[in-house]
Amino acid sequence: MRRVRTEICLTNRYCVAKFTAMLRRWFSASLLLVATTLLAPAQTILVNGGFESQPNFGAGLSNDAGYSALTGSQIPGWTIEPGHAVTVHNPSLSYPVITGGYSVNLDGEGHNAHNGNLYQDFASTAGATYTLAFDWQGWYTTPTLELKVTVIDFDPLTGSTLFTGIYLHDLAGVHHVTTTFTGTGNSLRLRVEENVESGVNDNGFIVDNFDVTLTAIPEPATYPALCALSALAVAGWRWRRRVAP
Ligand SMILES: [Ca+2]
Ligand SMILES: [Ca+2]
Repeated sequence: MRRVRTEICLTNRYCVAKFTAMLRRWFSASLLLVATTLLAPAQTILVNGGFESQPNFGAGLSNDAGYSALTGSQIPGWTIEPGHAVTVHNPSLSYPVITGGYSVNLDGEGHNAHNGNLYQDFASTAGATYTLAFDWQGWYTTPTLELKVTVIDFDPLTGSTLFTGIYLHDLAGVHHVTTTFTGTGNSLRLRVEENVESGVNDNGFIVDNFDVTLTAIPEPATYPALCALSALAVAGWRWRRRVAP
């Protein structure tokens, strides 16, 4: 009896139209799901990329009301390289700040004859595209200085430098840099440094607003679901053609 009903339905225009509409809705829903995944808002990766979290301001190697020379892990999210210091400004004494309440001055006050090299490590997904953005500006006239920003994979077998940006000092105001790189599946390091170090209190570069974002990619489980729905839609289209008068 059930088979008879099915056969009747297969030859019934109303049933065919209804089933086709259902397939169309499923297919549209699957496409919407994938599109939503692909176009999801960018995901911020870095911690404290704008240096706005400064619980140790005033507790550095040297300080006044407008700056603090911090070391080690005193800037949340970041690691200041051993033997180096990083100068953090606030705007209270008119030391330059690019955005918000704090920015970094890469001179590190010339502590230990070094400048303010610092880095942050983050996980990456193999094959995913990442966008790196940041702002910098020159302060004092130090024309031989360069700012160097890199993204490095330290894997001993497959590691490489994924991005290198070198910016010659100028006094032309704030520069906004945006670039992309591809994830490797390994931990990556964003490193910010003077190139080459002056080793003195040069007040050369102010940096701020470091941001790494991931352009979301579809979850692997989405692909089989999409393929299944696509196959179903094609089968429905063929079936409709077969039973059409
Ligand atoms: Ca800031
Ligand atoms: Ca300084």
